[in-house]
Amino acid sequence: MSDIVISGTGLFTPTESISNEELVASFNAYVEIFNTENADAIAAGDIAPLQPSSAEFVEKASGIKSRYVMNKDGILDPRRMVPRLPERPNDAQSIQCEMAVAAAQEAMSQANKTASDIDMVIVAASNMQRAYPAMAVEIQDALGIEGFGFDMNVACSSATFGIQQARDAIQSGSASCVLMVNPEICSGHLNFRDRDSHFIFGDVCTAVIVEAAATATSGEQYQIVDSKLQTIYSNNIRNNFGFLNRGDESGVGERDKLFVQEGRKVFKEVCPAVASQISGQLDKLGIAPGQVKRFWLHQANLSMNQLISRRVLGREATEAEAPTILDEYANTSSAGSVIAFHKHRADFKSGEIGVLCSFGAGYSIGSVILRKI
Ligand code: CO8
Repeated sequence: MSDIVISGTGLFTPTESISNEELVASFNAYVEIFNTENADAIAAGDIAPLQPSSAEFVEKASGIKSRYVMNKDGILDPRRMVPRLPERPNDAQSIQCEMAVAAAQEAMSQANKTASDIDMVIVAASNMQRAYPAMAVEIQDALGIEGFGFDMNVACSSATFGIQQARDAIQSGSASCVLMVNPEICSGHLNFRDRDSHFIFGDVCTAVIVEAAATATSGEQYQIVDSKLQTIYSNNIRNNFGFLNRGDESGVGERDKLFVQEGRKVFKEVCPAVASQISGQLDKLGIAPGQVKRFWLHQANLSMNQLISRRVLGREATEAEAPTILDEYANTSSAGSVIAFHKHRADFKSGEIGVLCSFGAGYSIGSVILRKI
C-alpha cells in the first residue's frame, strides 16, 4: 500500500462564546419563568417544578468551561433558547458552507494546495442544514474545486470515518487529493431547556487535506499508518428529527426531535469499547502504547478521556499525552479530535506516532494511527 498522508488541517472558530456562568444564568431564568407560569399546576402536583442548573456541576461532570456558538443572544434569551440563524436566499452562501470555506482555506494553505489540486470534497458532520443539494457540492463550488463531493454522517465519528473514506478513495484511484470538512453547528440540535444536556455542545468547523505522499509538498505531513472503524447499534444517543416527522404531527416539536442521551450509559459502554479498539489496533501494528506520543481524543467529557487513556497506557496520561480542548470548545461532535490534532502537534518530530480517535452516537468509534514523516 503506498503512503497516504494528512498534509494540512484548518479550524474555523465562531467569534461568539458562552461561559458556563452565562449559560446557567439563562437556564435558571427560564426555570424561574416556567415555575412561576405553572405555579398552580405545580402546587396541584400535576407537573413537577424544573430544577436549576449549576456552573460547578457542569465543569465537574464534564470538564467544560465554555463553548463557541454561531449565535449567542438567541440561545441566552430565556424566552427563546434557540440560536437565531436567519434563513438565507438560495443564491447566498449557506452558513455551513461559510464555516467550511474558512476552515478549508487554512487547511489548503498548510498543505500547499490550490483548488485545482483537489478533486474530491467530503462533508462529514452530525447535522446537515438541508437535505439537498449536498453541502459538499456547494462548498466545492465556493472554493472552485472540480471533481465531486458528497455528505456523510456518522455523528461524532464523522471525521475519522471521513478520513478513512478519503484514504480509500486515494488508494483505489478514484481521487488524488481530498478535502474533508466538519462544519458542526451543534447548537441547532441542542435542547437548551434540558438541564441534563444544555451545556454539552458548541459550534466549530475543522478541515483536513488527505493525499498521496507522492504528491505532498507540505512542510508537515502525517502518514496514515492505519485506520479502524467500528459501529455498534445503540439508542442511548439519539435524535429523531427527520423528513418523516411531518407524517405524524403529534411528534413535531417533541423532545426526541433534538439531541437526547443516557449520558451515564454512554460513558460506561463507550469507554471500554474505545480503549479496547485502540489497544487492539496498536497491538496488531506492533506499536507499544508507550511509543504513542499523543492521543488526540474525541472531546465529549474529560473523565471519559482520562479513563480511556488510563486503560490504554496502564497509568494516568499527562495533559501533553492526551490534550484537552473541550474546556474551551465543549463537545463539537466530529470536529473535537481534529481540533486537538490541529492545536497540539507542533512539537512532533519525524517518526513520532499519535492516535486520532473519535467516538459517539451509533455507537461509532474511529481510530487513525498517524506517524509524522
Ligand atoms: N446542573 C446541576 N445538576 C445536574 C445538572 C445540571 N446541569 N444536570 C444533571 N444534574 C444532576 C442530575 O439530576 C443528577 O442528580 P441525582 O444524582 O440527584 O439524580 C446528578 O446531577 C448527576 O447527573 P448525571 O448522572 O447525569 O451526571 P454525570 O456525572 O453522568 O454527567 C454527563 C453527565 C456529563 C452527560 C456525562 O454522563 C457524560 O459526559 N456522558 C458521556 C456523554 C457522551 O459522550 N455523549 C456523546 C454524545 S455526542 C455524539 O455522539 C454526537 C451526537 C451528535 C451531535 C449532535 C449535536 C447536538
